[in-house]
Amino acid sequence: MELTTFNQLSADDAHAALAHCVAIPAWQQAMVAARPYASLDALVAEGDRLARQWQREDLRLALSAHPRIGERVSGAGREASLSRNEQSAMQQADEALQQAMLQGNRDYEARFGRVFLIRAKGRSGKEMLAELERRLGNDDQTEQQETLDQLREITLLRLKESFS
Ligand code: 2AL
Repeated sequence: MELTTFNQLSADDAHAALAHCVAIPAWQQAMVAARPYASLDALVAEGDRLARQWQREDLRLALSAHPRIGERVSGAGREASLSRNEQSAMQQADEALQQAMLQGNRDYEARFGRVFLIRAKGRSGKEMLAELERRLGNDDQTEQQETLDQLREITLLRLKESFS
């Protein structure tokens, strides 16, 4: 999509154009309301600024749209295809790594009560597992902040890609 097109869309269409970035309606709405953007940098800066205000409830909303790392993502929708692409490194993971990730996900969910979230793009399966194991040692507050930071990274990557 071109930025000038996005600036001129109806509010509903502009909202729909950002829906795949993150499942947080308030963020989508605020991004639409801040149009027109003078540049892509300005758009990304606003996305980043708004994402830094997210809290626990935003995380809960957003996680519904993120499959577990290593889980086969089915579905033809745009989010499913984005997740498949972001997590493509896991397709090269051997059986031992896949099993370790499965167990790590279980341990993480038992410890923190939600799905382990990490910006997968640019990371190997091994790196994601190492991060999972490190983060299992976090206290609740630290882990919530790390997860929100990861969610912001995923969202901004998706946002940038929407406009390239
Ligand atoms: C994901 C996902 O779908 N894309 C990404 O970068 N991370 N999921 C996850 N549980 O971390």
